[in-house]
Amino acid sequence: MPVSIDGTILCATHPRGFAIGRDLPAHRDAILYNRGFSERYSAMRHPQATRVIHRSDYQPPPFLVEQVDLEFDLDVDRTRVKSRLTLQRNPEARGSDRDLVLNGVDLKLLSIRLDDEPLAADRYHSAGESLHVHQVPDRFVLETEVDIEPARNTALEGLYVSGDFLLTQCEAEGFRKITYFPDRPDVMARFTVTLRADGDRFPVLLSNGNPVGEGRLEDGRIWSRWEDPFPKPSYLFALVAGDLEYVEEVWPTASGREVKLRIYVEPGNLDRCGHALTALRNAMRWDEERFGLEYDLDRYNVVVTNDFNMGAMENKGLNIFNARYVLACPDTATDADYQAIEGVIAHEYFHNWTGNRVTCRDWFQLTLKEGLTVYRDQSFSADMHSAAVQRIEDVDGLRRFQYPQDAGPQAHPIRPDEYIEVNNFYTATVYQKGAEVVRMYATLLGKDGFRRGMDLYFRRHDGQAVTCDDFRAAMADANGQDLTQFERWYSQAGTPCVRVQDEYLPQQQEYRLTLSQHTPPTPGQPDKAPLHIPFAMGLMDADGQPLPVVTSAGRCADGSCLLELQESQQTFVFTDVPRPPIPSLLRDFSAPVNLDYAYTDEQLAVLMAHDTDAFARWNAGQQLLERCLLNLVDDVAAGRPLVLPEILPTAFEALLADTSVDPSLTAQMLTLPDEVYLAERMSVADVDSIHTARTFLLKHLGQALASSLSTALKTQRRSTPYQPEPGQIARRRRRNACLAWLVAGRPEQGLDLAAAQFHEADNMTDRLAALRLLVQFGAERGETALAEFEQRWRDDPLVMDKWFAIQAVDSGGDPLARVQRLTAHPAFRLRNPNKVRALIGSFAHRNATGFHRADGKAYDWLAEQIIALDQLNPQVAARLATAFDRWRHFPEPRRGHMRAALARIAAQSRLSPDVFEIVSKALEDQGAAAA
Ligand code: B3K
Ligand code: ZN
Repeated sequence: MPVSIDGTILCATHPRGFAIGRDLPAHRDAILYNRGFSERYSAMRHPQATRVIHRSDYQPPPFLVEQVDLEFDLDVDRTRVKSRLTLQRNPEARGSDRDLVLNGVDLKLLSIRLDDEPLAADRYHSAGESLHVHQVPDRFVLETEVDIEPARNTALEGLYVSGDFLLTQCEAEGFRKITYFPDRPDVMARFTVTLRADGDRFPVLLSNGNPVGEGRLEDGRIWSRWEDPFPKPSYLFALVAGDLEYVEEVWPTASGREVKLRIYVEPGNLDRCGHALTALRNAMRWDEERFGLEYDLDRYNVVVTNDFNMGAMENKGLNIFNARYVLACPDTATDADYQAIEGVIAHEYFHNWTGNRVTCRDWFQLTLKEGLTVYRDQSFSADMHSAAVQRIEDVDGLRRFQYPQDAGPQAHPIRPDEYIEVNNFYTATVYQKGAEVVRMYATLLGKDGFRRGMDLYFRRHDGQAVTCDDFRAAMADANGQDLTQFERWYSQAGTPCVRVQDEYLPQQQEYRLTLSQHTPPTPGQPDKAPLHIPFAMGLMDADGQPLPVVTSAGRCADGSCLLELQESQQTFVFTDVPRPPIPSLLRDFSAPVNLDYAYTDEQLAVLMAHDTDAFARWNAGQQLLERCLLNLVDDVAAGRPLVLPEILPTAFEALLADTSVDPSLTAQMLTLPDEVYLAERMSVADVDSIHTARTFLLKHLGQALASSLSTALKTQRRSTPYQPEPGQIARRRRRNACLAWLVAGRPEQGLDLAAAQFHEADNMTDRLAALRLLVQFGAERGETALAEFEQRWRDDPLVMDKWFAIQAVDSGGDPLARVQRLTAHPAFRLRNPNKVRALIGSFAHRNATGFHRADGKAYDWLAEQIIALDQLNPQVAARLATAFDRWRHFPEPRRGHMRAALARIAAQSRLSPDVFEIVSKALEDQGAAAA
């Protein structure tokens, strides 16, 4: 699921698109300035003031909130928020605190009343980011009135402005920027919300739940009231106010209720919402059929914004979406965009049960809702399209983005033990590895067993805030299984390595497979215990024919066998094996591990051509390519002449000739591992040699395949008119993969085809694929195409993101100078997260030679950008800072330059906790995992 190009969790995220404590001195008490209403950059503090939060310190909330009544007088410069909280002491809480402590950040307190009486100044005080109300009774009503300043909110957390409208983002701890509240997920309350605003400027007023009234006030303003009958944590609160248009459909639920589905957009975008609305209906149907889960409100509203820190947000009944995960038409969106929209729409919808009805007890449990919901959206997409292709994309995303995190200084278990800023933990580990952990329950328990576990989970915990242990207990209890050892997947960081050794005994026709596991040390976790690893495999012979799998040590069906590795080392014996087998290992990527088996190139070629498991087939091809590429890298470094390995043209000719393969799978198999991935696979990253080796292989394998590629391109015409449907998507993918190889191998021939495609395409997928090739291989032709593209799309922010990204990842010319120049382009804004990700993020995370130039100038420049952005938007700045994580992985002088850039950021006197946490962990890296 969703991670962006820089590995940022965007809805999280898509591989498809593959997407934090506080203390300051107390102020006056009559009108409380919480960290200073007039202080612009209130999240900033000196690093020494940061606080580490530990999972082991969890205590139940001392007070519970039964009912929240909020009233907003909305305005961009100053919004007044009145809150009425019905509170009671929590019988489950230990201790007898007489004080109520509420969170609040950047709030100007105007009044405070307890049980209808104004509170005397000695009955309360503010300390840092909290409000203490002294000596409260067991049950009481607390009313506060605060002012907030949406227009000055550049962090895009709390209430802020996007274009001409107002919106909120509360997860994880943004609600405290709106009003005083016990802002923690285990305080679940019923909310009613009344919104008042100038009706000319804000004709649409939305909040969570069902609309229960609206009208006009005597002063001419309008009002609207919303009631959410389901108790929810504050992070799911949302409001929107603006001049928005909507598309609507009615969804009849399985039990016969009618739900109005609406997507709200800024004027001019209505005709780009159809795909998202269809995806929503499909997701609703799928969840009813697959898990028996129905939507529970009368309304499901989605609001689209261009200014969002991530991909989307599952606020109860009022999702807010980054425009890139809703708006699509053939002219502006690629096939990958269409698929990402479907995935993210489904992901946020699925959260209504996995996240909203059953939520997290504390933020350490984040993977409880995110890992599970990513697993659900991956399963949905697999059912909508090709399961095999979906699986490969998800694994590819995991290996490209999560594995490096697990091998570096930010490595953490899917359920972390500590954090400084929780927003830093919306990671590929919590999301994508978390989804793999959920998938392993399904693999071990089977589809029906997993469903039994889910049913029990909802039966036990609907309406509660729970833990990952509760989920595991439901899975175990519903199936009568002992999943005690499985807990280690939640507590241990690092990517385990499974080493495979084998022996064939021809006399006995016996095959012995020995699996041993080892998880490398990660920061704070030097020693690891064995994990419970589901390991799916099969056997093939040297001609690619499947061999029987017969063993009493695993569950075998349809030529595959599921082994369970629970010890450090186990041997599995297969009988009735007539010939020496080639093992097909880790089928369907049954566990998130690295595999170590000494395949020969020839064995890989056999699996690549014949394995019945699509993942294993793709993986064999990728291993072969990676091995050849890394050998070429060694040759470059040693100054040896480069020679194209003979096995590659043979293997890839065979692939191109095999018409039985899903064209999407062929395209995936034709994709060469990228430079950043290859750098990760080396013990010391040699980016220049990688670039030379990869360029060589592209050119020479492209030449060797040229005639087959030409034939493939001639026989498969472009599909028109464009439809984003699976068959067409698969054919376009294969066609564009072939075109890319031809351009690399025979540019004089391929570039003409690319230029024609660029001009004639009736869709963005083909146009962008061609533009990429023109830019990468076409010199001035690339410049001209970029200028034409800009001319046509300069007013479309989502398309311009693509234009920025293509130039940011291009290794040609002087990438740093180009990216610096583009930050001055009128369409670029440092305040807009999509622009930052498209230009700066793409450059830092995906342009290996451009970013890692030996003089360190790109590092210095990125450090400057991070320091500037941190003053505006700490969350996005912190994501950028992870580009320095792997500094120890690079040779001198790069390592020293990267370290210096990190040190320069760390030395800033005003740094957000977000950036502080990332850079301080990077600087502490001892390099153990990288060694
Ligand atoms: N739950 C949100 C992510 C919130 C990120 C806060 N920094 C989107 C999602 O995972 O669906
Ligand atoms: Zn999510």
